[in-house]
Amino acid sequence: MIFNRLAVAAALCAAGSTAFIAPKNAGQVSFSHRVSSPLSAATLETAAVSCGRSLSRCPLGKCCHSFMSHGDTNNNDTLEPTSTRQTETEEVAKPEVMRPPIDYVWNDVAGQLKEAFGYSDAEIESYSNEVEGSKDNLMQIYKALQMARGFENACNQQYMQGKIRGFMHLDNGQESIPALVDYAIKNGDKKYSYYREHTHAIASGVDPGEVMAELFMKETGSCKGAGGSMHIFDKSAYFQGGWALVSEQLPYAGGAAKSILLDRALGISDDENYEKQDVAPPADDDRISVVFVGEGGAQNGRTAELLNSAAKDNLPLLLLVIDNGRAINTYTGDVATNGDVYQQGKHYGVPGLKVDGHDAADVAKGGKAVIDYIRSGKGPAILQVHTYRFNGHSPADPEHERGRKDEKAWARSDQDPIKKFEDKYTANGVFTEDELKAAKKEILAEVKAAVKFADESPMPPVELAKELEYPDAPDTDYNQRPAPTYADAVNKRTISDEQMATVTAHIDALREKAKAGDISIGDAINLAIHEEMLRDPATTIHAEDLQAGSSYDIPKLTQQTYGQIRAADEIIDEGHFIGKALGEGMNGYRPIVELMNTNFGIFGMAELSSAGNTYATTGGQFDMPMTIVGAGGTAPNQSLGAEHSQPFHAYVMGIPGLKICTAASPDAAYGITKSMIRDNGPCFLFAPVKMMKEAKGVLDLDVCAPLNKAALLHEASADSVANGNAVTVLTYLHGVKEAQLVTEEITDEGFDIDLIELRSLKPLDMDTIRTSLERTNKVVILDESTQSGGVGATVSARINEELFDLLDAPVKRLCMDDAPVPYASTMEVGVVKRGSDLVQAVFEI
Ligand SMILES: Cc1ncc(C[n+]2csc(CCOP(=O)(O)OP(=O)(O)O)c2C)c(N)n1
Repeated sequence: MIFNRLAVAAALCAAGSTAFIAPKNAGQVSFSHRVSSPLSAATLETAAVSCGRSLSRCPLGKCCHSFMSHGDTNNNDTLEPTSTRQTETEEVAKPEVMRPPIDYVWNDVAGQLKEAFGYSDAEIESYSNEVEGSKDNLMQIYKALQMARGFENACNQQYMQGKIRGFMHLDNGQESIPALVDYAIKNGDKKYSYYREHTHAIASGVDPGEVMAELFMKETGSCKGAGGSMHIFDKSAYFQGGWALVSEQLPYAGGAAKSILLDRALGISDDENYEKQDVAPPADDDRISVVFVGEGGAQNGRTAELLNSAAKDNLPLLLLVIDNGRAINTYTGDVATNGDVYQQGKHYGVPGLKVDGHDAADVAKGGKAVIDYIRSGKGPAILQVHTYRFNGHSPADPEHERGRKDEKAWARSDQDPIKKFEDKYTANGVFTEDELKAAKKEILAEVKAAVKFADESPMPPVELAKELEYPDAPDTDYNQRPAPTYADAVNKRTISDEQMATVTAHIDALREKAKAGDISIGDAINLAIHEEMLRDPATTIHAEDLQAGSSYDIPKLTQQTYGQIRAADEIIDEGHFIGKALGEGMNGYRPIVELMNTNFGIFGMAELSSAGNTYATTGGQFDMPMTIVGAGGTAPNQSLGAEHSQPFHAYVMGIPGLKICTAASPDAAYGITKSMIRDNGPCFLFAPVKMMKEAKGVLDLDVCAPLNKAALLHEASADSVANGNAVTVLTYLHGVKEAQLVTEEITDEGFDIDLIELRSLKPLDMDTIRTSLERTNKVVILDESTQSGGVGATVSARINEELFDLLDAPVKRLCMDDAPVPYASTMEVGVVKRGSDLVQAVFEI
């Protein structure tokens, strides 16, 4: 007896069996399908009949759905109840495809809209009528489908001709998604896509010529040729990527969604230059943030974090899951148990809808209903679109996807959303074939024009790369930056008199301490943050344990003053909240991220590196104001253990676009924090973990410090220079204290040092180093990082490359061993260099 999979599923469903497991070879192309079941073939057939409906037509029946989830995403070629595996086998028919279609009809979608989203029958009907009853809307969908297909086909041709290079991911077969975007997503909505985003960009209103020119690496491209296929951005269309690390875009979209709430709460909005102005968003502001993710990418933990954050803050956010069942060569079901991502929101109270990408009209109807749910302020939602991708992952990737050839061939003939649309709407007489042909012709002419535009455009000049390094030049004087004109007005309407009185008293007390020379590094940063948050209400702050002031009082009193919307307590994943800060930074806000200990930023490496890349990758369209601040470096004799003593400042040195400073005194910390908050790029301030509360000093109040200058803390005497007994000492973080503690010991012996604090690790202040070396001709680096890949290694290399003629001796590095910092103080001295090592080195050199 022959069964098909659906009948088997229905049978098992009717028999109440839902416990299936994915066999080891799930997903492999095996045309010898077996079923192991305690049920006889006859029972199965009977059960299928008694279930009364084909699985693909089952609207929301739980057991059917649970099977669909397994059968679909795990691609179980063998269906085995756990308990009876390998007890009884029967040959079943070869399925036509490995990944079965879902073949939803509108009723399947309507049922979900009713159950999960609370829509009434009448409302659901109106969503249907809006599409089915409007020739214009249907034509809009059709043209969007054709544009997506035509554009990607042109890309493929141009790639084969060598005009497009690198990684390029095509979207053929998944055109229902750009059609939905074209139909239901508005210009002001924030759009965050991934590397397979050409069609999403165009459907969002990005000019196809500019997208094609970007792929052709031309200056007229959407990002001036700096981004490429995987990095399409367009400020005017609010198309905000184009991100190439799978799933990284998820928290960014969360931050963008939060920026919509911030606009509303503060009563500010974008002017025609996308700068914030003192004009509240309109009363009917219904913007949302949309994040596109593959079903493979959706398995990343960022999804859970985003759902949590979106639910907690009731963010206007759509998680749009493009479920083609494949992640490069891998069947997602082979690696993931929850292929039905649309159900993942249940834990957070976030509803989800699954639609069949084969039917573009149904995707548009169902998708619009979900989008309107979010627009109405009810909160975030998930839309999962079941699709087939007609091409391989990327032409640059090997085409050894298991079973893909067969699946692609089948899907092209059986699951093509364009064919389905044409068949359906010519058969029911809505369109004539000629009407559709004319529309297609019009679109293909647009695509042709896009290729011509790209082809004829110039390449970007070589200098552009350097120009795009930082949005603000390294020598920017931040004291000259005007404050937003709306600051007082916004403060007045968002901070109560009582809150203002409290924070003013707090600020006054800190300023008194500062004048008395009694302020700590932590308090100095806290003071700078309050002054800047009052000066510019677009400044926000994110931290763990924020309400309590985190570990060193850096965010103290921020939430109590500016509210949760601007001062957010965060879950314990630095990647999540650095990512949200990035999304805010792209949308006119100036986020500060406080890291209790900068080592925890290790969790945010992806987000940090993308923050560094953004300005350049977007061709200078998007500034990325973001200040990351925290305690770091070593803490000799404090036994913090290895993981709290890592040189994270060295880990991030290679991130382009990131300005990195250190501050070993309250004054430096204060002035640098103020400047970083005003800078339009990402900046990272490291303060010495052991000195956060201990170091006290006077502040140069109201003054912003440069972000590209080292500080000469002690100058070697003229005598020592004349006698050749002067040495330049370069150090930072706790090394500053170590050096200061031994300076007298060094001078007592007739030697002296130019003690230079490297306050800017990147860019490095080579001028100050040069001036000192012109006097001393010798240099020791007391380094707070490891021998391999450390800051000292970079500084030493640059001195050798640029100032070699000034050296009388090789550069001497005193760096941490390439070993984890041990807990026991007896061992720690062997790994972390201190003042005594410096004394020795000065004498030796
Ligand atoms: C962090 C990261 N890891 C791995 C990759 C390589 N990679 C690119 S796409 C991809 C599969 C993603 O599949 P899915 O999310 O389902 O999206 P699809 O490509 O099918 O649209 C992988 C592993 C990457 N770009 N980023």
